[in-house]
Amino acid sequence: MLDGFEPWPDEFAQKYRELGYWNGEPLDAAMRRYGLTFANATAVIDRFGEWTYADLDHEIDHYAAGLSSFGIKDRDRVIVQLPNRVEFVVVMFALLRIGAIPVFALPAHRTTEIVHFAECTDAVAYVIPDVADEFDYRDLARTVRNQTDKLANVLVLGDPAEFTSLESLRQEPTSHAPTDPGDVAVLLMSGGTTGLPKFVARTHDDWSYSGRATAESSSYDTTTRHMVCLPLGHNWTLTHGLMATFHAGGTLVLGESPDPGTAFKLVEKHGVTDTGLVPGIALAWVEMAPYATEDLSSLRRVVIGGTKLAAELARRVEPALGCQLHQAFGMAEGLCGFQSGDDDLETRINAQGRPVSPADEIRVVSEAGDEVARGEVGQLLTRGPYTVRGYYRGGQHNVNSFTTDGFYRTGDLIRHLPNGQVVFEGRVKDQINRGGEKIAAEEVENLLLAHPAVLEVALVGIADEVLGECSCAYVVARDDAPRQAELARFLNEQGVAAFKIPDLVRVIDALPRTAIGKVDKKTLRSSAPEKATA
Ligand code: J2J
Repeated sequence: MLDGFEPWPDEFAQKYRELGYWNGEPLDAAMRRYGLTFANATAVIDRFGEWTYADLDHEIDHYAAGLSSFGIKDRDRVIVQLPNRVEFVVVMFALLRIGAIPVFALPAHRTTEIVHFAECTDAVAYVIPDVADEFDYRDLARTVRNQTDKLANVLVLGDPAEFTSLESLRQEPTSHAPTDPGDVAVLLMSGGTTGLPKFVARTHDDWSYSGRATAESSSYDTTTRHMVCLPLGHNWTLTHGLMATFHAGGTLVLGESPDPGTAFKLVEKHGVTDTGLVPGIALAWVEMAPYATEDLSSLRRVVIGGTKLAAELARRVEPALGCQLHQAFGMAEGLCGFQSGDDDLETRINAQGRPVSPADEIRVVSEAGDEVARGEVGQLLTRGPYTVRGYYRGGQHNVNSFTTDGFYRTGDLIRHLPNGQVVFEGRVKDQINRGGEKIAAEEVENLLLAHPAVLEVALVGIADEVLGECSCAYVVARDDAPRQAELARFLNEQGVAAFKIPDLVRVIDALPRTAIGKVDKKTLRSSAPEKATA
């Protein structure tokens, strides 16, 4: 078992196995089975080509052999920061096949995040494209390697410069020791609420179940053509997109941009039936659909989640796109919920989904920790066959984030309706949900505090029409007030994902405090500037 992983207590593990939620099949073995069962069906389509399940499994074997002879070993952590291309899928499963553990980074992550990923996971290698979206990831690798001695190897898809070419590793398949289904398969980044993001270690057994349960709740089958146009490195895209589609023998269409101009063409070209969108992108689709020249009639469902979908926008989805709207919610820590064709329109407009497993345990509690009446608002606590029992190397943080009986404190305020649907009502965690990308306020505050002009700072989320929420930094200046552009430049120089740069900066004389002296973010949020367009 990977050191730093918090296992389920034996009695739970046994129950989940007995009930078949954990099927004892490692993810790479599942891929091998798909390669045989769905051999000639198209598994993946990207900008450069199409691969059948047999092709894909074959490629995975070649890269597994190559990565192994290159020196990547069982339990080694490898940061994967690839765009939505077939190589993402191949590298992920090749690592799993040799027992190594992919750590998924988003294309937007920069030096600060990657160095943290490397330090926190002791990663031995870093897989990047040469250039993607006009950004040179080899430059990023150079800066990162100046700041950490962890990433001994950099593997590059495309022109490797001084690093190692990923493609050059491909070699004749060899056999590998079977992976343990109960052990950690992948490390996912948590949205986080603290200064440094935490990692979520998901086992083959639990994560694979989450994909299978999603496929079943979404009624996926061999005719499903699911397009992932948001970054693949998220739990949502990996479970609902990649794993659920493969489980059903469908086709995964990889898009490199969710913009309607690009995505609509893929829908038409590949007969896409399903996709997942965040509300801000869904708005762009709904606005553009009336002018689209592409045929979108293959779409059966558009699933919207990651952040709250406003009912007014939800109502426009079906008429504009001519397919069903389903909402979804979830978290890298585990619990996720989807809707089905059996849910009536009002439910699909006003609720966010039903947990995918009958074994998902939901508790909704008041601030004092008492369970509230069904349908009332409270904090969501959850436990189940694919919800972790602690963060990877979580230490003290686990004591705050999990109850003594193993429930994860999500920090989300919800209502659990009598029909099983969950409605998101807000948050108690100090996190900003910027169009689905999560920002831990404390992380950005710490970065800003390093600026010489910043004496104190508080980052809060404020309403935004497109993103749902964007970020506003309230700054108390030392002397001269720093300008927004200066703070943005400062964060850019430190190398942080662009989505973490405050959308607005407001300089104030002092931060409001609560009676016990904590920064009063409630007051800051309520006095927030009107429009976040700066
Ligand atoms: C409001 N808030 C939501 C929703 C997630 C499926 C779907 C999403 C994620 C995800 C995921 C929300 N309305 N519909 O992993 O498998 C907020 C909650 C939650 C946090 C988790 C999946 N859907 N959220 O978004 O790990 O606050 O996962 O706790 O990125 O997103 O974020 P993340």
